[in-house]
Amino acid sequence: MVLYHAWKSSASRRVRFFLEEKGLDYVAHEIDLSRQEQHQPAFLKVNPLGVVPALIHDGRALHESGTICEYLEAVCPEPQLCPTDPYDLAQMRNWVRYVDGLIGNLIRFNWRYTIQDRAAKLSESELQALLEKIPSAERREAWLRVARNPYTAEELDEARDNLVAMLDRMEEMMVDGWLVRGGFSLADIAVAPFVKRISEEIAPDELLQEKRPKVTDWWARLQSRPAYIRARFDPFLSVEPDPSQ
Ligand SMILES: N[C@@H](CCC(=O)N[C@@H](CS)C(=O)NCC(=O)O)C(=O)O
Repeated sequence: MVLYHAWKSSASRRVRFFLEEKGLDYVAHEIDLSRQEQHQPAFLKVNPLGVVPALIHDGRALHESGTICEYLEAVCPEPQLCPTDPYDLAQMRNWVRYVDGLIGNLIRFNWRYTIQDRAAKLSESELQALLEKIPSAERREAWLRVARNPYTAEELDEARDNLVAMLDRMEEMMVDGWLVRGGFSLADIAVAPFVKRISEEIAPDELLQEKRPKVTDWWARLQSRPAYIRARFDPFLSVEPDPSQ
């Protein structure tokens, strides 16, 4: 198994966490997002969407972190990380889908550390050449923003609100300490990279026992899992964001 990933990518973190929970061996191949390795022809053959992660198993490539995890569940059912009850499984999938829909909010914070510095130094012609390689219009826009017109304080506030709303939804839907009935699952793994960023920078004051006791307790239990530790959710804050922000 080969995983194409980036250490600070939330979708990559999801798959690393899942692989570690399964106890599966894999070869990790790092993709440098700031150098646009994800848009190079060699990588586009692995994932035509030009994003990480991607997995190669038995010579076949797969992309989309949620899909990769469900595939891994199917080929390696133990330990079980997806519910078998159809309703609970549907709930789990809705969590994954919901979190996937929030990625744009996380990008506003994360790219200040991973992509902005390099993107801002590009000349006009270099930037145009770069944009032409990006498969999705949404990501072209995000690259253009960080290169030339970084997200404003208002836009960061708006993104923060959307991410804090996710904590509210978690607090409300928690069942017996986990997001989906039946125990720890892919739903918990899927939100973990987002909660990590909220806790370290985006809105740490929203993760207090007195504000959200269930989520706070969940977060402490999740971080103590050996697989979480092995998956290496290293802090973003070892690198300063661009001072022009
Ligand atoms: N829905 C996708 C999202 C993948 C994604 O957005 N990956 C980001 C890192 S978290 C990426 O590759 N960004 C680089 C870029 O867009 O240029 C998944 O879950 O796999």
